[in-house]
Amino acid sequence: MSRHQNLNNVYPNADRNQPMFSRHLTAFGSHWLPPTQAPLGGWRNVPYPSYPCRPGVPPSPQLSHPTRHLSGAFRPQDTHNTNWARLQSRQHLPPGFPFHGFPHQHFHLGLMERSDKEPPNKRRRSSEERGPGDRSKGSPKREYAPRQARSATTSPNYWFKDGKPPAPPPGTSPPRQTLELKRQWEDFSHCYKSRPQSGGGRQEPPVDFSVMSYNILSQDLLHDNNYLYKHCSSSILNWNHRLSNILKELKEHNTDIMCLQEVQEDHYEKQIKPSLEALGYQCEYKRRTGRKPDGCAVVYKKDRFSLLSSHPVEYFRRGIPLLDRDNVGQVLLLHPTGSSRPDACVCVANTHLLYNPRRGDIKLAQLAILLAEISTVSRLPDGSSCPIVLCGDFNSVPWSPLYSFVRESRLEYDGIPIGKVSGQEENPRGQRILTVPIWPLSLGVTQQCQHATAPTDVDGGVANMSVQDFAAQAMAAMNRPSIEHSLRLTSAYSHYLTEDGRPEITTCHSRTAITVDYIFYSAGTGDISTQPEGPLPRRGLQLLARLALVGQTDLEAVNGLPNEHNSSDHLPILARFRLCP
Ligand code: KL2
Repeated sequence: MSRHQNLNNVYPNADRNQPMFSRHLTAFGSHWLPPTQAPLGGWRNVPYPSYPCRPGVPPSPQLSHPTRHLSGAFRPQDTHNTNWARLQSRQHLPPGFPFHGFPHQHFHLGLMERSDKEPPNKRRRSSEERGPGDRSKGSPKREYAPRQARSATTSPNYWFKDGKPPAPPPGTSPPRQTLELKRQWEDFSHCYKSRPQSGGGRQEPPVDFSVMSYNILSQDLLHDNNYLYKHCSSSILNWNHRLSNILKELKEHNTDIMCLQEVQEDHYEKQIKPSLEALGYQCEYKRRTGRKPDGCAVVYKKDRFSLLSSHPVEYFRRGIPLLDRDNVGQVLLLHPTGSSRPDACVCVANTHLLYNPRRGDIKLAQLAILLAEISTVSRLPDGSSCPIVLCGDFNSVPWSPLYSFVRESRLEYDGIPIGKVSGQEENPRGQRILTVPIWPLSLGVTQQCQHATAPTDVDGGVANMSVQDFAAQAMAAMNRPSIEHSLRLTSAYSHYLTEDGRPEITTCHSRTAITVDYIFYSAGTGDISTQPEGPLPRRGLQLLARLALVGQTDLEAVNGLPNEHNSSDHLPILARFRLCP
């Protein structure tokens, strides 16, 4: 098949609404990438089918439940007659969805035995935690030799019941270890009418660009949490092997803007940054505060975007106990070089929120700081806002309170236990309820997720207010169990596979298989997303395509993550957007 052929002619009988192949059939050379009619490089000669124009809704209410033991499945007795219970039943489920909660949260994968005990070699303290005053700069420069996986007799392999894959039935060949995940691009571009040619005048071509979010698994964290990767041979965990796979993957996707997480500083400086610069990327890096040597990176193609401003964001605040963790974010303002409009811009944000499943209060406060920074950076002098792409690893599952807050711009948090904010764990230890307010006034972030500044500095609605009124309003808001933000964000992924409605998985190791990575964006006029409600802003984005995710069983078939070909415990997520014309 020529790469220029129209795929609908190649497959004349193909149902445009159905993907042509199952996503996980056989080994294949690489990822599914779009052909050249989409201005994204890295294509292969593969189908690029069109998808229904309602990507934000689960395809049918008759979704298949995973039938195996799900320790995280919804149990009615788990919810009490609280605001939270009402919220969970009303607010956090997609319309028409048949069961409550994200159905696959925190079950143990496949045939794995459940073990609530951490392996003996796991450090007692969470690797995210550190003592007070433990803020010395300069990471211990460790280049680890991967440890040999322990034998099944001394340490459980969580992936397979007996520490090894089940024997193949007699007469069949053993499963190939080289199977690769196949992922298909889902194309929505047919959902957008091309603009009518007006009066013979030359029209500017639309500005299309692709975005990736990818937690690449820092080698340091891999070693800190090595009990999660016992299903992997040491060669799979070897950094040089992982680096070469990850760089190959980044190169093949050829994405215009990449938001990476868990980028270890020494690997970034010596290996990742030089390699990406050689491919024409400009890189912005923000290391975590504290001792852990990883951070976030936003890289973008120099010939597609120029940098207007870059804003590293630290969530650590000395003197605020809630904000004593070292996670970070980044906010960049980019100008697309393809646009002749001087005010054309995209605000790109990237973050990796706290992991600790019990500390939803911290996660929400970290998110509020990031949203406040995005609000400030994306606001233009004329009062309008640049479209936003917010990427990252939010350590929160779809339809959790934190996720719903991003998408619905509001969270009534009365009665929500801090361990339920991220939805990562079914039985979180500690059921402390979120306090009102969640974060103190001294943080300088309002309950509307704006930087608290004098009214004269604040655009949009409060400029005519006296300082006293402003302060009184802020104080009143501090006493209501409600937070808001002014960004209208929707998700590029719908969190259920288009093909069969199974939950999408973005991260997977021997203890979990869930979605925690997102590409949120400002939907503009005509965008096919179903949220948010109401008229969409002129300055916004249209979702053109996304690289489909896979489900839990697809990942089990390739021995989970990381594996021979996929070298992180996350999958990259990718979307293509058009700046609204
Ligand atoms: O879930 V992650 O992996 O987004 O892929 O984010 C964190 C976890 C990352 C940064 O803190 O390190 C991983 N158990 C399991 N994973 C952990 C733990 C832990 N106790 N601590 C950190 N991580």
